[in-house]
Amino acid sequence: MNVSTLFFLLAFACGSIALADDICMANCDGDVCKFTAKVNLYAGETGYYTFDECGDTSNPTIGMEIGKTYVFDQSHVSNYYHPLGLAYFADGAHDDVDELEPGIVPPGSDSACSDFMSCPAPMYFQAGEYLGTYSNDAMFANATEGEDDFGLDHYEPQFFYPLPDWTERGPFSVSLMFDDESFGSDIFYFCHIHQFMTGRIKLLKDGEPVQPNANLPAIPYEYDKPGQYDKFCGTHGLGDFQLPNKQCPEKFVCGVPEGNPELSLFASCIDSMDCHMVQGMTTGVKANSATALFLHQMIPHHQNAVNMAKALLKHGHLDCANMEDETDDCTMEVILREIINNQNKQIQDMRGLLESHGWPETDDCKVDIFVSKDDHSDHDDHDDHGVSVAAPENSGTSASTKPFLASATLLFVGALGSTVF
Ligand SMILES: [Cu+2]
Repeated sequence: MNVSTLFFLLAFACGSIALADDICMANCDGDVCKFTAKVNLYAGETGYYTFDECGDTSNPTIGMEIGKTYVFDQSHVSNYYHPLGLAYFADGAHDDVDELEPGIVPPGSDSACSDFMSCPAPMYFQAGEYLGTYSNDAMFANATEGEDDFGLDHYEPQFFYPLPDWTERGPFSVSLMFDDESFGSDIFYFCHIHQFMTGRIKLLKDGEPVQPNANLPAIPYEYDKPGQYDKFCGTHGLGDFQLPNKQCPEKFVCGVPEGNPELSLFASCIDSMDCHMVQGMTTGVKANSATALFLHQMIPHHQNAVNMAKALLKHGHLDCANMEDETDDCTMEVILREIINNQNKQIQDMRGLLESHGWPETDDCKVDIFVSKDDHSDHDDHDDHGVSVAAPENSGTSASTKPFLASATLLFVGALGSTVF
């Protein structure tokens, strides 16, 4: 069996092939087609791209007609920290695979474009100004030879600026006119900063995919699928950490006022994320290294920051139309979005360090929380601070929490928290 047959079978086994009907098409106005990019921060750990033209599907498969100009509009605030890239394989440079660049011949193509630095490549724009010198698209600049600057090196660094500065400098957009007719595969969009956010692009000729019977190359991972509880909280990975939990104190939030069900449910989300962190931050030292210990501890610590920030962004009813405004709500939203995107990037970097050192991805150790019956007898709400706490299975109040929360969650899903990306 040759390699492409194998890939074909794998693609067949792993998922259905995108039929022409499943391919999301851009909005085209004359010669320019547009995809309006957003990032749904709740769809997975880092968030996933969505496009207004494709509804709320995460990382939808999109179609691009060969020879036509497409613009990815990244003006929405959720694009902060997510500069969109284009590559011949999933995730581009994150996976050390070829991206679309002026000097890179599309794999399998017989084009000599690398001799002229005229291979298909994206062109990056800031506030309507092209940031590079290369062009293959007369729509924006006369086609060039020998130019390799397509603007990415000026575009990407600005996505690391503080959010108000990024907002002030934008809006940002990316264009692509893929013009190699001899190429017969799919390409990919991805985030230059975060890995695992890639989505497929089917190249089309007169509306039909140039690769109609396969989705190749494959995307080598599954997308996150948040459970009902994470969907409610706006978080990632908390499904197994609702209280009571043997390895967590009875509660983290004390004295939640009655008569405010929305706040109670948000406090329950906080309890769960703190339980997730406490368990994550009980680690071993198998790698015999201070750095490894730091990484194993800091990753769950960061995950907690991200979960807290996402949950408040979802449930905090912040009203900020422009991140440059210095209102209280805008100050808060800037803090939240910076935490989410920056610390998610650091989490991926820290996982990369564990991998490059050959250290285990996690080094969890199980620490049950034990408490004597005496300690348990008269705990109250205001001074237990996680010290004097009950073993959950002995706790009448906690035992009732989960069913309450489950039904309350169903009740409140959709009623609370607008869909803030
Ligand atoms: Cu990103």
